[in-house]
Amino acid sequence: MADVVLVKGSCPLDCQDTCSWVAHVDNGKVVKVAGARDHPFTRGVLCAKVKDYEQRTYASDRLLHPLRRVGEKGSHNFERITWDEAVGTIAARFGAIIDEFGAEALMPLFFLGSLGAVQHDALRRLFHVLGASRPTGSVCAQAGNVLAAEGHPRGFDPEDIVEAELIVVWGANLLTTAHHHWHFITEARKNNGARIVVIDPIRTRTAQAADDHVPIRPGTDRVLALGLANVLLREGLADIDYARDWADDVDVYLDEVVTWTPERVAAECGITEETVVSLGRQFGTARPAVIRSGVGPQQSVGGEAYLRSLSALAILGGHWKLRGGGMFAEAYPEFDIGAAAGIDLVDGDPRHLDIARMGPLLSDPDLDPPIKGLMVWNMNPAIALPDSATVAQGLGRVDLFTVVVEHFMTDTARYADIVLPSTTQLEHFDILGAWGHHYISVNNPAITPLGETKSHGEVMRLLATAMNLEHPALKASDEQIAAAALPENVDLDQLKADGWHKISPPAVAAPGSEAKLHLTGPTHEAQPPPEPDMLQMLTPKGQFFMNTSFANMSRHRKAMKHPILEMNPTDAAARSLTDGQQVAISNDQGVIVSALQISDAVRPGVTSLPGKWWAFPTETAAVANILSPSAWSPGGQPAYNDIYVHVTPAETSQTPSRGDGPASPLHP
Ligand SMILES: Nc1nc2c(c(=O)[nH]1)N[C@H]1C(S)=C(S)[C@@H](COP(=O)(O)OP(=O)(O)OC[C@H]3O[C@@H](n4cnc5c(=O)[nH]c(N)nc54)[C@H](O)[C@@H]3O)O[C@H]1N2
Ligand SMILES: Nc1nc2c(c(=O)[nH]1)N[C@H]1C(S)=C(S)[C@@H](COP(=O)(O)OP(=O)(O)OC[C@H]3O[C@@H](n4cnc5c(=O)[nH]c(N)nc54)[C@H](O)[C@@H]3O)O[C@H]1N2
Ligand code: SF4
Ligand SMILES: [Mo]
Repeated sequence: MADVVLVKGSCPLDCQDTCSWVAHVDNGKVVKVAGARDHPFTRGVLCAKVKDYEQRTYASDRLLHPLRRVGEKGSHNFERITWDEAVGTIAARFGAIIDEFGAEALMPLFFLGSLGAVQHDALRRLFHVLGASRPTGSVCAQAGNVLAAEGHPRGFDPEDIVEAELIVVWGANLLTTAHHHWHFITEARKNNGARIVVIDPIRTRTAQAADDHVPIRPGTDRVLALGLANVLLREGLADIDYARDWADDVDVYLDEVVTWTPERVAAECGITEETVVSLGRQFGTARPAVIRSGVGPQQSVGGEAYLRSLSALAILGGHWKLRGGGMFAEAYPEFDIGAAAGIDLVDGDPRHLDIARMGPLLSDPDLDPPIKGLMVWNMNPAIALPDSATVAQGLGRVDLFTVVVEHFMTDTARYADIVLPSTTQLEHFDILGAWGHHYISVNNPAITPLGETKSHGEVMRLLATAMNLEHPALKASDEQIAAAALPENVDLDQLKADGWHKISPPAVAAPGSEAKLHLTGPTHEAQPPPEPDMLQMLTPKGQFFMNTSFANMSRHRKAMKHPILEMNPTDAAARSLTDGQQVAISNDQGVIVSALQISDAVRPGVTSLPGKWWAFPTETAAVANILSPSAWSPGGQPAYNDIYVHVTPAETSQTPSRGDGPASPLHP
C-alpha cells in the first residue's frame, strides 16, 4: 500500500451532512473512501450508504457510453452510439424544437442528485443562453423555502446546538438521514444534561435514542405547537415582548393559542395531556431550547403550517436570544449557485415551470408552448415525483424528445431518447455548498473518468459547440464554473489543499420594524381517512438508500432486504394479517406489493413504507409514488405523506400496477 495516493474530496449527495472524504487511490484505482478525520462534522465516518462509494463508480451496471433508444419509450431497448452522434442528435433536435415551438418548449429538469456546482449547475448555463423554460419550486423542503422567503430564520450554526438544554427533534429521523448532526445533540446531552425529545408518528432509530418519544398523529404538529404555546402562556413562560419584536400578528396568534388547551390538543394529536403539559414546561424553562425540524412533515398539504407553527413556538419561547436556541431546519454557507449556473445569461423573461408539477405539466394539452424537449440530470422523476402514473404518461409521450444524463439506467433513463453517461464524484472536479452546515467543500478528482463518461461541464461545452453557441460562459472550464460560486475571500488553491472552508454565519436577530414576520398563515388540519378502513401511509427515507439512489446496488439492496410495510398490531389484527406475509397496498391510483412487518413502532392508523424502490426489478417494485396524490401544499410541496391506502393479503402472483393498468408499474 506504499503507493496509495490520498485525494481530498466530498460526498455529493443530497444530505445535510455534506461529508468530506479521502479517496485512497492505488495504481489508478480507488480502493477505499474514508471520512475525513479532522472535519468537525464528518469526524472520520461516512454513512451506511456511502462508505463504499467506489463501488458505485465501478458498478458493473454503470452507464459508460452514450445510448440511443431503439425500442419503445420506457422499455430497456437502447443501442450504443458515439458522443459525436449523441451530441449531434441533441443539437439538431433542440434546434428544430426552438425553430418550431420557441425556446420555452425546452425544459431542463434537475434536482439534487449531486450538490456540486459543476454537476448541478453547468448544464443550466446552456439552457439560460437558449432561453428555455426555467425550473422553479422544489420536491424536498419547499415549505422551508416559503417560510424563508417571508423572512423566517431557517437555522443557525448547527455546531452551536451543543449549548442547548432541550432538543426537540420534530419530524426528523436524524440517525438515518443526517447522523453527523447527532454528534452535537449528544454533546449537549453530555455537557449540559440536555434532554432529547423526538416527535414522530414512528418510533424511529432516532426516537429510540432519545429521552422521550411523542408518537404524534401525522399532520397534527401545528396543533401540538399551539398547545405547547398555550402551556407557555398559562405558566408565564412566554416571551411576548420578544415575539412582538419579531412578528406583526402576535395578538392574532395568541388568540388562537388560548383555544388550544392541553386537553383539546391531546385529543387531536392522539397523545396524553400530561405529555403536552410536561413538554410545554420543559420547552419554557430550558435555556435555550431548540426545535430541530425535519423534511418529512413538510411533505404534506400542511407543510408550511407545520414549519410556521414551529418557528412561532421557538420565537414565543424567546429561544433565539441564546446561542444554540431557536429552530434549526437548514443551514447554508455563502455559495453563489446562481453564478455557477449563469443566471445572468438569461435574456428576457422565459416562463417558470414548477418541477414538483412536472407530471401534469408534461401532459397538459393547454400548455403553450408544450414541453417538447426535456433534459434530465441529478433526478429520477419517474420514481421521485408524486402520482407516478401521470409522470409516466408525460415521460412516455412519443412527441417528447428526452435526454437523460445519468450514472445508471434508472426508471427515468428508460424513457430517454438519448442517455448520456455522467462521471461520478471520484472522476470529476467540483465544489459543493451545503444545506445542513456552513462548510464549502472541494472535490478533487481521484481518477480519470471510466469509459466515455463526462462531467456536466464537458457535456455543456460539447453541446454549446454543436449548437454554435459562442457565449464565453459556455466555454468555461469545470474549475471556472465551480469557482464562480465561491465567495471572494475563499482561495481556490487553498480550498483544494484544505478540503473545506467554514464560513461562520452571523447570529440570528429579530427583523427590523419594516420586515416583521407572520406567525399565522394558511392552515390545513389533519383529515380522517377518505374511507374508514384506509390507513395513512408515510414514506420515510430508507437507511441504506439515498432517495432513489443505490436501489440498484447489491450491498444496499441486501441491507434494505425488500420493501417492508410497517403496521401496528391493532391494524394488522383488524385485517387478519400476519407478520411477514406479502400484502397488496392499494388505493384508486394503483397497487404495490410489499412484505408486512407488524410492529408497535408505528401508531395505529399509520403505516410506513421506507425507501424509494425502483420499478425494476418487479419483485421489489414498491414505488410508493404510484399511490401518492396529485396534491401540493399551498407553496407547492408535493404531499408525499398524505397517502391513504387499503392493505389486503397479496394474491400469490400479484405484481404492481396502476389503477386500471396492466402489470408493469410505470409504463403501459
Ligand atoms: N439514509 C438516507 N438519508 C437521507 C435521505 C435518504 O433517502 N436516505 N434523503 C435525504 C433527503 S433528500 C432529505 S430531504 C432528508 C430528509 O430527512 P428527514 O426529514 O429526517 O426524513 P424523512 O424520513 O422524510 O422524515 C422524517 C420523519 O418524519 C416523520 N413524519 C412524517 N410525517 C410526519 C408528521 O406529520 N409529523 C411528524 N412529527 N413527523 C412526521 C417520519 O415518520 C420520519 O421518521 O434526508 C436526507 N438523508
Ligand atoms: N413518496 C416519496 N417521494 C419522495 C420523497 C419521499 O420521502 N417520499 N422524498 C422527496 C425528496 S425529499 C427528494 S429530495 C426527492 C429526491 O428525488 P431525486 O432527486 O430524484 O433522487 P436522488 O436519488 O437523490 O437523485 C436522482 C438521480 O441523480 C443521479 N445522480 C447523482 N449524481 C449525479 C451526477 O453527478 N450526474 C448525473 N447526471 N446524475 C447524478 C442519481 O443516479 C439518481 O438517479 O424525492 C422526493 N420524493
Ligand atoms: S450521504 Fe450524507 S452522511 Fe452519508 S457520506 Fe454523504 S454527506 Fe455524509
Ligand atoms: Mo429531500
